[in-house]
Amino acid sequence: MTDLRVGMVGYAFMGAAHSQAWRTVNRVFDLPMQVKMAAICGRDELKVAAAAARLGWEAHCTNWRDLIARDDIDVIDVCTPGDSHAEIAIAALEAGKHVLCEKPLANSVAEARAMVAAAATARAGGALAMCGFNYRRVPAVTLMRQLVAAGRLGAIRHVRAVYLQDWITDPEFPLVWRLQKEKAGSGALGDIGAHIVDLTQYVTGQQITGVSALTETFIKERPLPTASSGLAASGNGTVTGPVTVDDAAVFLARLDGGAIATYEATRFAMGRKNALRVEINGSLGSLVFDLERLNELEYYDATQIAPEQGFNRILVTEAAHPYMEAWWPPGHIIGYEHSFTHEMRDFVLGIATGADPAPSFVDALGVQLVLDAVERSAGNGSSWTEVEPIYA
Ligand code: SOE
Repeated sequence: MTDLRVGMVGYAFMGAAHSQAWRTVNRVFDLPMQVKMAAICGRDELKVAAAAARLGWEAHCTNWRDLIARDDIDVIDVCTPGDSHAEIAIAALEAGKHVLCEKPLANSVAEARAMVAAAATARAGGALAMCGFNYRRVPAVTLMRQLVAAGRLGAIRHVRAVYLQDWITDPEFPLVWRLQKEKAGSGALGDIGAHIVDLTQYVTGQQITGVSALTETFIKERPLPTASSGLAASGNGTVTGPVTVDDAAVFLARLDGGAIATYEATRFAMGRKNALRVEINGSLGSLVFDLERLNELEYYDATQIAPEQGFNRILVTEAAHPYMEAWWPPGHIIGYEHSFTHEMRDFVLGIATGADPAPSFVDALGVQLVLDAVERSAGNGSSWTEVEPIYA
Protein backbone atom coordinates (compact mmCIF):
# COMPACT_ATOMS: atom_id res chain seq x y z
CA MET A 1 0.00 0.00 0.00
CA THR A 2 1.30 3.49 -0.88
CA ASP A 3 2.18 5.79 1.98
CA LEU A 4 0.61 9.25 2.20
CA ARG A 5 2.99 11.45 4.15
CA VAL A 6 1.39 14.37 5.95
CA GLY A 7 2.95 17.58 7.27
CA MET A 8 0.82 19.72 9.55
CA VAL A 9 1.20 23.41 10.42
CA GLY A 10 -0.25 24.35 13.83
CA TYR A 11 -0.72 22.31 16.98
CA ALA A 12 -3.42 23.99 19.07
CA PHE A 13 -7.06 22.87 19.24
CA MET A 14 -7.51 22.10 15.53
CA GLY A 15 -3.99 20.68 15.30
CA ALA A 16 -4.84 18.23 18.06
CA ALA A 17 -8.20 17.34 16.50
CA HIS A 18 -6.61 16.74 13.09
CA SER A 19 -3.74 14.73 14.60
CA GLN A 20 -6.20 12.45 16.33
CA ALA A 21 -7.98 11.90 13.01
CA TRP A 22 -4.81 11.27 11.00
CA ARG A 23 -3.76 8.75 13.64
CA THR A 24 -7.10 6.95 13.60
CA VAL A 25 -8.23 6.99 10.00
CA ASN A 26 -6.43 3.86 8.74
CA ARG A 27 -7.32 1.95 11.89
CA VAL A 28 -11.03 2.40 11.24
CA PHE A 29 -11.45 2.72 7.49
CA ASP A 30 -10.15 0.39 4.84
CA LEU A 31 -8.22 2.81 2.63
CA PRO A 32 -5.93 2.36 -0.37
CA MET A 33 -3.24 4.58 1.19
CA GLN A 34 -1.48 4.48 4.56
CA VAL A 35 -1.22 7.82 6.35
CA LYS A 36 2.17 8.63 7.90
CA MET A 37 2.33 11.56 10.30
CA ALA A 38 5.65 12.83 8.97
CA ALA A 39 6.14 16.22 10.63
CA ILE A 40 4.41 18.99 12.52
CA CYS A 41 5.38 22.65 12.40
CA GLY A 42 4.97 25.50 14.89
CA ARG A 43 6.86 28.67 15.73
CA ASP A 44 7.86 27.75 19.28
CA GLU A 45 10.54 25.03 19.29
CA LEU A 46 9.80 23.70 22.78
CA LYS A 47 6.04 23.71 22.35
CA VAL A 48 6.07 22.12 18.91
CA ALA A 49 8.52 19.44 20.06
CA ALA A 50 6.19 18.62 22.94
CA ALA A 51 3.19 18.61 20.59
CA ALA A 52 4.96 16.27 18.16
CA ALA A 53 5.63 13.79 20.97
CA ARG A 54 2.14 14.08 22.45
CA LEU A 55 0.21 13.95 19.18
CA GLY A 56 2.32 11.27 17.50
CA TRP A 57 4.29 13.05 14.76
CA GLU A 58 7.62 11.61 13.55
CA ALA A 59 9.39 15.00 13.47
CA HIS A 60 8.86 18.69 14.06
CA CYS A 61 10.14 21.98 12.65
CA THR A 62 9.64 25.69 13.27
CA ASN A 63 9.43 27.01 9.69
CA TRP A 64 6.54 25.87 7.51
CA ARG A 65 8.59 26.56 4.38
CA ASP A 66 10.92 23.72 5.44
CA LEU A 67 7.93 21.42 5.65
CA ILE A 68 6.79 22.35 2.15
CA ALA A 69 10.34 21.98 0.78
CA ARG A 70 10.48 18.33 1.84
CA ASP A 71 10.12 15.96 -1.14
CA ASP A 72 8.87 13.19 1.10
CA ILE A 73 5.75 15.10 2.20
CA ASP A 74 2.60 14.71 0.08
CA VAL A 75 -0.01 16.62 2.09
CA ILE A 76 0.09 19.94 3.93
CA ASP A 77 -2.59 20.31 6.59
CA VAL A 78 -3.09 23.98 7.54
CA CYS A 79 -4.33 24.37 11.14
CA THR A 80 -3.08 27.91 11.84
CA PRO A 81 -5.06 31.11 12.52
CA GLY A 82 -6.73 32.52 9.40
CA ASP A 83 -4.11 35.20 8.68
CA SER A 84 -1.63 32.59 7.42
CA HIS A 85 -4.01 30.23 5.57
CA ALA A 86 -3.59 31.83 2.16
CA GLU A 87 0.19 32.16 2.26
CA ILE A 88 0.82 28.60 3.46
CA ALA A 89 -1.82 26.93 1.30
CA ILE A 90 -0.77 28.73 -1.88
CA ALA A 91 2.93 27.94 -1.31
CA ALA A 92 2.07 24.29 -0.67
CA LEU A 93 -0.11 24.04 -3.78
CA GLU A 94 2.62 25.67 -5.86
CA ALA A 95 4.98 22.99 -4.58
CA GLY A 96 2.55 20.33 -5.80
CA LYS A 97 1.30 19.26 -2.36
CA HIS A 98 -2.26 18.25 -1.60
CA VAL A 99 -3.72 20.78 0.85
CA LEU A 100 -6.27 20.47 3.61
CA CYS A 101 -7.06 23.89 5.09
CA GLU A 102 -9.08 24.60 8.24
CA LYS A 103 -12.17 26.78 8.02
CA PRO A 104 -12.89 29.53 7.31
CA LEU A 105 -10.78 29.26 4.16
CA ALA A 106 -9.27 32.74 4.51
CA ASN A 107 -9.65 36.12 6.18
CA SER A 108 -10.95 37.88 3.06
CA VAL A 109 -12.58 37.22 -0.28
CA ALA A 110 -9.43 38.36 -2.09
CA GLU A 111 -7.34 35.75 -0.27
CA ALA A 112 -9.96 33.07 -0.84
CA ARG A 113 -10.03 33.87 -4.57
CA ALA A 114 -6.22 33.62 -4.74
CA MET A 115 -6.43 30.24 -3.01
CA VAL A 116 -9.05 29.02 -5.49
CA ALA A 117 -6.81 30.09 -8.38
CA ALA A 118 -3.81 28.29 -6.85
CA ALA A 119 -5.91 25.17 -6.29
CA ALA A 120 -7.10 25.19 -9.92
CA THR A 121 -3.52 25.41 -11.21
CA ALA A 122 -2.31 22.72 -8.81
CA ARG A 123 -5.21 20.47 -9.81
CA ALA A 124 -3.83 20.29 -13.34
CA GLY A 125 -0.66 18.82 -11.82
CA GLY A 126 -2.65 16.32 -9.73
CA ALA A 127 -2.72 18.09 -6.35
CA LEU A 128 -6.06 18.31 -4.52
CA ALA A 129 -7.37 20.94 -2.12
CA MET A 130 -10.10 20.66 0.50
CA CYS A 131 -11.43 22.93 3.26
CA GLY A 132 -12.07 21.46 6.72
CA PHE A 133 -15.72 22.09 7.47
CA ASN A 134 -15.84 19.05 9.74
CA TYR A 135 -19.52 19.17 10.71
CA ARG A 136 -20.48 18.04 7.20
CA ARG A 137 -19.04 14.68 8.22
CA VAL A 138 -21.22 14.11 11.26
CA PRO A 139 -23.21 11.08 10.00
CA ALA A 140 -26.57 12.66 10.94
CA VAL A 141 -25.68 15.75 8.88
CA THR A 142 -24.65 13.66 5.89
CA LEU A 143 -27.88 11.69 6.24
CA MET A 144 -29.80 14.95 6.38
CA ARG A 145 -28.31 15.93 3.03
CA GLN A 146 -29.13 12.53 1.55
CA LEU A 147 -32.77 12.80 2.65
CA VAL A 148 -33.10 16.32 1.23
CA ALA A 149 -31.41 15.26 -2.03
CA ALA A 150 -33.79 12.29 -2.27
CA GLY A 151 -36.69 14.75 -2.18
CA ARG A 152 -38.02 13.60 1.19
CA LEU A 153 -38.67 17.17 2.33
CA GLY A 154 -40.08 18.31 -1.02
CA ALA A 155 -39.51 22.00 -1.72
CA ILE A 156 -37.41 23.64 1.00
CA ARG A 157 -39.22 26.59 2.59
CA HIS A 158 -37.25 27.44 5.74
CA VAL A 159 -33.70 27.08 7.02
CA ARG A 160 -33.18 27.98 10.68
CA ALA A 161 -29.61 27.76 11.92
CA VAL A 162 -27.92 28.79 15.16
CA TYR A 163 -24.39 28.27 16.49
CA LEU A 164 -24.11 29.46 20.09
CA GLN A 165 -21.12 29.64 22.45
CA ASP A 166 -20.40 31.62 25.64
CA TRP A 167 -16.63 31.45 26.19
CA ILE A 168 -16.01 35.23 26.11
CA THR A 169 -18.94 36.51 28.18
CA ASP A 170 -16.54 37.47 31.00
CA PRO A 171 -15.24 41.01 30.21
CA GLU A 172 -11.93 39.97 31.80
CA PHE A 173 -11.43 37.24 29.19
CA PRO A 174 -8.30 38.33 27.30
CA LEU A 175 -7.82 39.60 23.80
CA VAL A 176 -6.80 36.27 22.22
CA TRP A 177 -6.11 36.00 18.48
CA ARG A 178 -9.71 35.01 17.74
CA LEU A 179 -10.75 38.51 18.89
CA GLN A 180 -8.32 40.32 16.56
CA LYS A 181 -9.44 41.09 13.03
CA GLU A 182 -5.97 40.99 11.51
CA LYS A 183 -5.48 37.43 12.79
CA ALA A 184 -8.99 35.95 12.65
CA GLY A 185 -10.67 37.95 9.87
CA SER A 186 -13.92 38.19 11.82
CA GLY A 187 -15.32 36.97 15.14
CA ALA A 188 -18.28 34.70 15.79
CA LEU A 189 -19.24 35.24 12.16
CA GLY A 190 -16.21 33.55 10.58
CA ASP A 191 -15.40 31.16 13.40
CA ILE A 192 -18.79 29.55 13.96
CA GLY A 193 -21.17 31.34 11.58
CA ALA A 194 -19.08 29.92 8.72
CA HIS A 195 -19.94 26.41 9.94
CA ILE A 196 -23.71 26.93 9.74
CA VAL A 197 -23.44 28.67 6.38
CA ASP A 198 -21.48 25.73 4.97
CA LEU A 199 -23.64 23.13 6.68
CA THR A 200 -26.95 24.55 5.45
CA GLN A 201 -25.68 25.13 1.90
CA TYR A 202 -24.39 21.54 1.90
CA VAL A 203 -27.55 20.00 3.33
CA THR A 204 -30.01 21.91 1.12
CA GLY A 205 -27.86 22.02 -2.02
CA GLN A 206 -28.87 25.69 -2.22
CA GLN A 207 -26.63 28.77 -2.13
CA ILE A 208 -27.33 31.94 -0.17
CA THR A 209 -27.92 34.79 -2.62
CA GLY A 210 -28.54 37.77 -0.33
CA VAL A 211 -28.57 38.79 3.32
CA SER A 212 -29.66 41.42 5.80
CA ALA A 213 -27.40 41.37 8.83
CA LEU A 214 -26.64 42.77 12.26
CA THR A 215 -23.34 42.31 14.05
CA GLU A 216 -22.38 43.47 17.54
CA THR A 217 -19.28 43.68 19.69
CA PHE A 218 -20.57 43.78 23.26
CA ILE A 219 -17.19 44.09 25.02
CA LYS A 220 -15.05 46.56 23.12
CA GLU A 221 -11.83 46.48 25.22
CA ARG A 222 -10.21 43.48 26.84
CA PRO A 223 -7.03 42.77 28.81
CA LEU A 224 -4.09 41.75 26.67
CA PRO A 225 -3.25 38.04 27.07
CA THR A 226 -0.22 37.06 29.08
CA ALA A 227 0.14 33.75 27.27
CA SER A 228 -1.77 32.99 24.09
CA SER A 229 -3.08 29.45 24.19
CA GLY A 230 -6.16 29.40 22.04
CA LEU A 231 -9.39 29.51 24.01
CA ALA A 232 -7.68 29.07 27.39
CA ALA A 233 -5.42 32.12 27.55
CA SER A 234 -5.37 34.38 30.60
CA GLY A 235 -5.15 38.18 30.79
CA ASN A 236 -3.14 40.27 33.24
CA GLY A 237 -6.04 42.71 33.75
CA THR A 238 -4.02 45.92 33.52
CA VAL A 239 -3.15 46.66 29.88
CA THR A 240 -6.10 46.44 27.51
CA GLY A 241 -6.63 46.53 23.76
CA PRO A 242 -9.60 46.93 21.39
CA VAL A 243 -11.70 43.98 20.27
CA THR A 244 -11.78 44.33 16.49
CA VAL A 245 -14.20 41.55 15.56
CA ASP A 246 -17.88 40.85 16.12
CA ASP A 247 -19.03 39.03 19.24
CA ALA A 248 -22.28 38.07 17.54
CA ALA A 249 -23.82 38.07 14.07
CA VAL A 250 -27.45 37.50 13.07
CA PHE A 251 -28.83 37.59 9.57
CA LEU A 252 -31.75 36.85 7.30
CA ALA A 253 -31.01 35.20 3.99
CA ARG A 254 -32.52 34.00 0.73
CA LEU A 255 -31.34 30.80 -0.92
CA ASP A 256 -31.31 30.21 -4.66
CA GLY A 257 -33.77 27.31 -4.48
CA GLY A 258 -36.49 29.51 -2.98
CA ALA A 259 -35.92 28.96 0.74
CA ILE A 260 -35.73 31.78 3.25
CA ALA A 261 -33.40 31.48 6.22
CA THR A 262 -32.30 32.86 9.57
CA TYR A 263 -28.81 32.50 11.02
CA GLU A 264 -27.40 33.38 14.42
CA ALA A 265 -23.78 33.01 15.53
CA THR A 266 -22.73 34.27 18.94
CA ARG A 267 -20.14 33.84 21.67
CA PHE A 268 -22.49 35.51 24.17
CA ALA A 269 -25.24 32.91 24.60
CA MET A 270 -24.67 32.35 28.32
CA GLY A 271 -24.84 28.63 29.13
CA ARG A 272 -24.55 27.52 25.50
CA LYS A 273 -21.10 25.96 25.20
CA ASN A 274 -21.06 24.67 21.64
CA ALA A 275 -24.69 24.54 20.57
CA LEU A 276 -25.21 24.13 16.83
CA ARG A 277 -28.78 23.49 15.72
CA VAL A 278 -30.24 23.43 12.22
CA GLU A 279 -33.89 22.95 11.27
CA ILE A 280 -35.10 22.59 7.70
CA ASN A 281 -38.79 22.78 6.83
CA GLY A 282 -39.98 21.59 3.42
CA SER A 283 -43.31 21.03 1.70
CA LEU A 284 -43.25 17.33 2.67
CA GLY A 285 -41.61 17.38 6.08
CA SER A 286 -38.91 18.70 8.38
CA LEU A 287 -35.46 17.68 9.63
CA VAL A 288 -33.69 18.85 12.78
CA PHE A 289 -30.04 18.37 13.72
CA ASP A 290 -28.68 19.31 17.14
CA LEU A 291 -24.92 18.92 17.74
CA GLU A 292 -25.50 18.23 21.44
CA ARG A 293 -27.33 15.08 20.29
CA LEU A 294 -25.18 14.40 17.27
CA ASN A 295 -26.08 10.73 16.94
CA GLU A 296 -29.70 11.65 16.28
CA LEU A 297 -31.72 13.21 13.50
CA GLU A 298 -35.31 14.34 14.01
CA TYR A 299 -37.54 13.70 11.01
CA TYR A 300 -41.15 14.76 10.50
CA ASP A 301 -42.68 13.03 7.49
CA ALA A 302 -45.90 14.78 6.42
CA THR A 303 -46.64 11.99 3.92
CA GLN A 304 -47.39 9.55 6.74
CA ILE A 305 -51.07 8.93 7.53
CA ALA A 306 -52.38 11.56 9.95
CA PRO A 307 -52.50 9.49 13.15
CA GLU A 308 -48.87 8.44 12.68
CA GLN A 309 -47.47 11.88 11.98
CA GLY A 310 -45.03 13.42 14.45
CA PHE A 311 -41.30 14.00 14.81
CA ASN A 312 -39.42 10.72 14.75
CA ARG A 313 -35.94 10.29 16.13
CA ILE A 314 -33.57 8.43 13.83
CA LEU A 315 -30.66 7.04 15.82
CA VAL A 316 -27.86 7.48 13.28
CA THR A 317 -25.67 4.68 14.55
CA GLU A 318 -26.34 1.85 12.13
CA ALA A 319 -24.25 0.33 9.36
CA ALA A 320 -26.71 1.71 6.80
CA HIS A 321 -25.86 5.25 7.87
CA PRO A 322 -23.02 7.33 6.38
CA TYR A 323 -19.56 6.40 7.77
CA MET A 324 -21.06 4.20 10.52
CA GLU A 325 -20.33 0.79 9.04
CA ALA A 326 -16.67 1.16 10.01
CA TRP A 327 -17.30 1.97 13.67
CA TRP A 328 -19.02 0.04 16.44
CA PRO A 329 -21.85 -2.52 16.67
CA PRO A 330 -25.48 -1.33 16.22
CA GLY A 331 -26.60 1.45 18.55
CA HIS A 332 -23.11 2.47 19.66
CA ILE A 333 -22.67 6.20 19.50
CA ILE A 334 -19.81 8.39 18.27
CA GLY A 335 -18.70 11.98 19.04
CA TYR A 336 -17.18 15.28 17.92
CA GLU A 337 -13.75 13.93 17.02
CA HIS A 338 -15.18 11.38 14.59
CA SER A 339 -16.21 14.14 12.19
CA PHE A 340 -12.49 14.84 11.67
CA THR A 341 -11.70 11.16 11.09
CA HIS A 342 -14.40 11.14 8.42
CA GLU A 343 -12.90 14.29 6.91
CA MET A 344 -9.49 12.60 6.62
CA ARG A 345 -11.11 9.46 5.18
CA ASP A 346 -12.77 11.45 2.40
CA PHE A 347 -9.60 13.42 1.69
CA VAL A 348 -7.42 10.29 1.52
CA LEU A 349 -9.96 8.58 -0.74
CA GLY A 350 -9.99 11.64 -3.00
CA ILE A 351 -6.21 11.58 -3.28
CA ALA A 352 -6.14 7.83 -3.87
CA THR A 353 -8.82 7.90 -6.57
CA GLY A 354 -8.14 11.34 -8.08
CA ALA A 355 -11.69 12.46 -7.29
CA ASP A 356 -12.10 16.04 -6.03
CA PRO A 357 -12.98 15.99 -2.34
CA ALA A 358 -15.63 18.37 -0.98
CA PRO A 359 -15.84 21.01 0.29
CA SER A 360 -13.46 22.26 -2.37
CA PHE A 361 -11.78 25.65 -2.14
CA VAL A 362 -14.52 26.87 -4.49
CA ASP A 363 -17.20 25.71 -2.03
CA ALA A 364 -15.30 27.43 0.77
CA LEU A 365 -15.04 30.62 -1.30
CA GLY A 366 -18.84 30.41 -1.53
CA VAL A 367 -18.99 30.56 2.28
CA GLN A 368 -16.47 33.42 2.37
CA LEU A 369 -18.63 35.43 -0.02
CA VAL A 370 -21.60 35.04 2.32
CA LEU A 371 -19.50 36.19 5.31
CA ASP A 372 -18.42 39.18 3.25
CA ALA A 373 -22.02 40.06 2.34
CA VAL A 374 -22.99 39.79 6.03
CA GLU A 375 -20.24 42.23 7.02
CA ARG A 376 -21.17 44.65 4.24
CA SER A 377 -24.85 44.53 5.18
CA ALA A 378 -24.14 45.01 8.88
CA GLY A 379 -21.85 47.93 8.08
CA ASN A 380 -24.60 49.49 6.00
CA GLY A 381 -27.49 49.57 8.46
CA SER A 382 -28.59 45.97 7.75
CA SER A 383 -29.45 46.86 4.17
CA TRP A 384 -30.27 44.00 1.82
CA THR A 385 -26.95 42.87 0.30
CA GLU A 386 -26.46 40.46 -2.59
CA VAL A 387 -23.77 37.79 -2.23
CA GLU A 388 -21.09 38.29 -4.88
CA PRO A 389 -21.15 35.39 -7.35
CA ILE A 390 -18.35 32.82 -7.12
CA TYR A 391 -17.47 33.38 -10.74
CA ALA A 392 -17.72 37.17 -11.08
C1 SOE B 1 -13.99 28.00 18.63
O1 SOE B 1 -15.06 28.85 18.63
C2 SOE B 1 -14.26 26.69 17.91
O2 SOE B 1 -13.22 25.85 18.24
C3 SOE B 1 -14.26 26.82 16.38
O3 SOE B 1 -13.08 27.40 15.90
C4 SOE B 1 -14.46 25.46 15.78
O4 SOE B 1 -14.47 25.51 14.39
C5 SOE B 1 -15.77 24.89 16.32
O5 SOE B 1 -15.94 23.60 15.85
C6 SOE B 1 -15.80 24.88 17.81
O6 SOE B 1 -15.49 26.14 18.31
